[in-house]
Amino acid sequence: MPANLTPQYLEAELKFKQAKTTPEKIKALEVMMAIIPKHKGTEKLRGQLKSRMAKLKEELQKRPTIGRAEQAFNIKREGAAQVVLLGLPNSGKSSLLSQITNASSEVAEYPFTTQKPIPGMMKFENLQIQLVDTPPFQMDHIEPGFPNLIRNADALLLLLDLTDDPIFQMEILLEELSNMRIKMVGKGPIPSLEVGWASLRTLLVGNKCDVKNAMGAYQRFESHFRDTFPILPISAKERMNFDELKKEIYQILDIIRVYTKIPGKEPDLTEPVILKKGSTLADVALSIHKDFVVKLRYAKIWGSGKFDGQMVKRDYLVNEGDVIELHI
Ligand SMILES: Nc1nc2c(ncn2[C@@H]2O[C@H](COP(=O)(O)OP(=O)(O)OP(=O)(O)O)[C@@H](O)[C@H]2O)c(=O)[nH]1
Ligand SMILES: [Mg+2]
Repeated sequence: MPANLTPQYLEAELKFKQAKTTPEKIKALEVMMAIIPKHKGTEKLRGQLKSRMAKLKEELQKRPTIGRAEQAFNIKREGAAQVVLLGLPNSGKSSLLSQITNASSEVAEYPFTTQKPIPGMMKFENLQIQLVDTPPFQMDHIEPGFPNLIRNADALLLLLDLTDDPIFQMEILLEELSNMRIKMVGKGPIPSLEVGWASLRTLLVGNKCDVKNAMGAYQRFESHFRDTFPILPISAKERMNFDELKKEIYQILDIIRVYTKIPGKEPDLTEPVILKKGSTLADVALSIHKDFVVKLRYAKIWGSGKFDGQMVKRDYLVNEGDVIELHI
């Protein structure tokens, strides 16, 4: 008997295939199990899904326990996204964290002040973005857990000290990250990489622009890297250019915000739904509840490029700022 799988099921199956982590796979599989047509023709397939789910849950249980040193580098993601600050000793990472977030991290004139990562929340418009201060890069030693912290981030912010040859610092950072098989991607599309490599959107920030002659160094640095990376100068100490910095951080995250509303009511613009750029209406529904994506029939949209209240289907690509009324 034919399985007659629906387009919705095939879409969910694609999500499952694209899922990278075990929790992501479990979530996608849950959706597949919820929407698979339940008749004789899918009996075998349903059995397979069940046993796959059991295996995934087992895998989750069996995760190796990690050591204490590594545990310190396991920073729980909070807010809309996690951005990891990286830089050589004394570049001003802890100063930036302390000045731009609600957290504080010890700042000192001597190098290697920071020993463990410290998270803090930065407010940007109606979002909270998590920044993570880290220990400085050392040529000869990498703490266990550090590469994973970087790989798991949503984006990187590289801090370069403008009073101390930023181009040279950048070369060191590029090499260190490449040793960890991490490719920093500034502008342009994310390239496809060899197995084992991770790519991360990266913003370059020249710090200490308040110091005399620092802007001269910034000009040289900028002309060197501007074709490949977004770059801006700041002063962490004097809080210079922070508005621009927040905007740039938001830009490199490749996320959009949409708002949902209930029929007949105004949308709550303080509670955005955060999605990857290129998300569809079905992704909006899924981010609210897995039952929603199953039952979704259409939505009405207010916002970019649409006349108010236009009806759209589940494959509609949503845009930054769209207000969406889901109909199930
Ligand atoms: N003039 C100036 N000094 C700064 C600025 N940002 C940081 N500093 C100084 O640079 C020194 C190092 O700052 P930290 O914030 O501790 O640097 P860090 O990158 O966290 O250093 P490590 O933890 O050792 O890697 C301190 O003396 C800061 O006061 C800035 O924007 N302007
Ligand atoms: Mg520090």
